[in-house]
Amino acid sequence: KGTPSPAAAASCSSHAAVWMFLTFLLPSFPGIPPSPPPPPDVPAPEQPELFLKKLQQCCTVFDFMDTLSDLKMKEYKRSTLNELVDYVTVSRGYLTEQAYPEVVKMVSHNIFRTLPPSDSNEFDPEEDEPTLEASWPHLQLVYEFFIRFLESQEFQPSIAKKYIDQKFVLQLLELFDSEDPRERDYLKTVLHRIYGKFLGLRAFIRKQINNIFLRFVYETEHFNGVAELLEILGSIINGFALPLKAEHKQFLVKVLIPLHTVRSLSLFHAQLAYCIVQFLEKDPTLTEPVIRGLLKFWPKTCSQKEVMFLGELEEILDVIEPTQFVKIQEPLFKQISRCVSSPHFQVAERALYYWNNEYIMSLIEENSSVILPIMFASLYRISKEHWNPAIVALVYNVLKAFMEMNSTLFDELTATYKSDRQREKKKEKEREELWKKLEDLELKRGLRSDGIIPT
Ligand SMILES: *[C@@H]1O[C@H](CO)[C@@H](O)[C@H](O)[C@H]1NC(C)=O
Ligand SMILES: CC(=O)N[C@H]1CO[C@H](CO)[C@@H](O)[C@@H]1O
Repeated sequence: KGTPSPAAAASCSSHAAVWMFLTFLLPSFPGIPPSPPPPPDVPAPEQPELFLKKLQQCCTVFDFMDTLSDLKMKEYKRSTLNELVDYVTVSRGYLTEQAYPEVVKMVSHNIFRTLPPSDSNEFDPEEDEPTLEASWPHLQLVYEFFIRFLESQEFQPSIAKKYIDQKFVLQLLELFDSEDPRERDYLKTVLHRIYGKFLGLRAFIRKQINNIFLRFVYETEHFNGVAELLEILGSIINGFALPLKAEHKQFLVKVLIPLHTVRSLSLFHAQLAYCIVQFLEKDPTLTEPVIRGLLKFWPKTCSQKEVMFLGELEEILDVIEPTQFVKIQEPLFKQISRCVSSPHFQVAERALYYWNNEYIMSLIEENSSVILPIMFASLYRISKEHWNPAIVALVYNVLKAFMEMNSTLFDELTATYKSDRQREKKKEKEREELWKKLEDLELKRGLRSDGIIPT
């Protein structure tokens, strides 16, 4: 049967999203070796003091665009940051109440900054290399430190919430626009930890992400961290209590569905589809509005996007309940029928791959009397006319499956199709003859008026 194809690969993309999501939940940070014990040359009681002092030292931010300046100081700060990471990892008594504001201050001084403007005005994330953050040697350690601080066993949200507040979160969210994927990856973990530990900030975080997406869809179409924010949302949606609040449903319909219209969809589509499926698994009654939304925004000119939509739709059909399927089957299969007839090879092929999906087949079979008539004409025509033998072979398989489902219906449809075609042909012929007569008439009149033939 079907050979592996790009379309089949596309359907795996959501698994990739799940995988990415799972790996980021694991607190492993490659590149940083396991921390050694705290420096033994300082007697233990002094260490909290020293910790504070080092935090203050690390508030100094260096200019990395100038590669030659302050080399010694930069190296000193780097090793101090490394020590801080060790302190907070081993962490026995360093996280005193005084340490919290100092930690947040040090982190804020280093990470909150105006992001550099894009090198080119028309930075295209699909084509261009991202501008990597020059100060990464320090920045990475600061993020590393902050994550270990948030994850420390001694960490107390009740103290930290005085410093990690709404303003802090707002600034953190703005950083998701960083062009450097390494930074966005760290931010994802940071925000996820904050969402997990600060219950009082959750609604605020969701609302701000909501705002970022709306601005992205309706105003700028530019924000580098959409995929990362969606990944966080995927896990948030997973934790929603049932019944879903109106606020959450609205987010799905008013924000996540319109995100499909954005030009750069391919950069975050796997994560977006994952969120949508999460929602539908929570609450199957949302299936109809979601599918209607996708049909409304179905791409008209971009075949690459159409393939993505088909992939997402298959993921939705994989979890759809038969009671929901019945509500949406007609508009859905009208669209699938158009895709099957698409002149774009990949679109047609991706749609025809649905027939390799056993669950979808069982849904079609239960309602074959509705779906066969919708699909039949396109399939039959393709089987006679399509230029691509691979597509014709796939279509034959589909027709064969239809015939096996209900041969009576299949024969009826074939007969109707043929008589329709004949009627059409007859009409065409009549039309042609009429035109011919009219042309003759025109010609004669013209010749007469020119006096070539007598009136
Ligand atoms: C097959 O189709 C015919 C005609 O539409 C219908 O009357 C019959 O019930 C169908 N049979 C099955 C098994 O669905
Ligand atoms: C018209 C038709 O055949 N509808 C059926 C579709 O499938 C459901 C079960 O999934 C039946 O209940 C409907 O009667």
